[in-house]
Amino acid sequence: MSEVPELTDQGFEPNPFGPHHDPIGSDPINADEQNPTEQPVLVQLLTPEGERVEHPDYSIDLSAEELQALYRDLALVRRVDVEATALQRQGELGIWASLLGQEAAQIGAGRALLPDDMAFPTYREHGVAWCRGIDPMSIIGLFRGCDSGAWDPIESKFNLYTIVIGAQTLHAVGYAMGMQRDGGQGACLAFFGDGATSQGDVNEAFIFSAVFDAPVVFFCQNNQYAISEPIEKQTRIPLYRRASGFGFPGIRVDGNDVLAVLAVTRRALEAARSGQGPTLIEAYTYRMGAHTTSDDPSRYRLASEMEAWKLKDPIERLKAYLVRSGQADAAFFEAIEKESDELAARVRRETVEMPDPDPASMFDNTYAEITPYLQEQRDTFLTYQAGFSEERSHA
Ligand SMILES: Cc1ncc(C[n+]2csc(CCOP(=O)(O)OP(=O)(O)O)c2C)c(N)n1
Ligand SMILES: [Mg+2]
Repeated sequence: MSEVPELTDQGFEPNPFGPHHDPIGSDPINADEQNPTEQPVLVQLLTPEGERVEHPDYSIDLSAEELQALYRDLALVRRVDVEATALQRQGELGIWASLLGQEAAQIGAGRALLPDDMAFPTYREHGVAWCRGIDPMSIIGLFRGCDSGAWDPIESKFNLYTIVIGAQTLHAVGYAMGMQRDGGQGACLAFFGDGATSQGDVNEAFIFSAVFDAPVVFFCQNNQYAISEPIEKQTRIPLYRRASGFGFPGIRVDGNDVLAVLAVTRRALEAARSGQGPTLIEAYTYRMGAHTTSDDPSRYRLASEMEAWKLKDPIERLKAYLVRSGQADAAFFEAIEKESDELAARVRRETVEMPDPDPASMFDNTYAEITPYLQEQRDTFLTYQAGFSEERSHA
């Protein structure tokens, strides 16, 4: 009998984050011993202090108006998010998944899309929805339980929200392969989180897209957590490097730098559209709020971690740059503040005024046509409902 060699973990690469992951202190962003380069790994064009820096491979040249428009996007989507969180706390929404801290990742990616491109969101991409021209009230209606997503995914080129972790990456690859076969001009942009990279679906999507050169860009917002599970429990290597195992480029971008995200996503989408296949973008960012309003992050992470990330705030750094470079004055910021106040007031008013849906309507969109079994459930439900109103009238 031949001797079976003892199993060791030599095949594993060391955890680059170390046993005690500190996302700020030890600079794990650029600590990638497996991939030593002259340049830092992280693509950044705007430092946390708001200083404009150059990168050898990525550049961007925006006018003052374009920079101001990005600032407006960032400020308004944050305001909608803060308002929605408050509405949930007051019982007006069933739940809310906050984008706080991830505004630059979403606006940078959303503004890189061209009209023919198709976006596939998770449940947190309110900023991308904004870029696709979807009214925030459509998103709010979903979280209030009034509808199942009221926007038209084909018209807006923004798919419906997907709660099943990672599933939309396969939808995006399938859609991209369809576009390829139809001779379309666009590409797909598939959003997912760090936690989703542990799903089979995401890995299957990577393989299919690679071998078919599908026009798709995988946009992973590494916000450091999958609910309470920190990134070091999800991976032994930086996520962007997963791509090389599948045979396509992976790139890590500062997810709190809207300029870098825009530049990197634009480039990856161009490559996809021109037949060069997929790219994985890892937008390195931080979830400043709870996973959803049902979660309490103080149970599993230190307040100091959050304080450190506040210094990397995506909106403050663009503001600092605009002010320092004289590309926006006090009147501009006041006008944005006023517009934010008005938007927040509209969101609040239209939420509380939103009519309750007919409860039986939940059966309408389950299948294209109602099935006999579903019809039976619907009838039972209607009888049950009617029982309630009789009881009330007896009281
Ligand atoms: C297939 C599947 N498994 C588990 C869940 C429960 N779940 C909802 S969100 C989430 C974590 C996702 O983390 P990540 O991908 O990092 O995205 P984030 O919420 O941080 O944006 C999990 C496990 C789910 N919705 N779908
Ligand atoms: Mg996450």
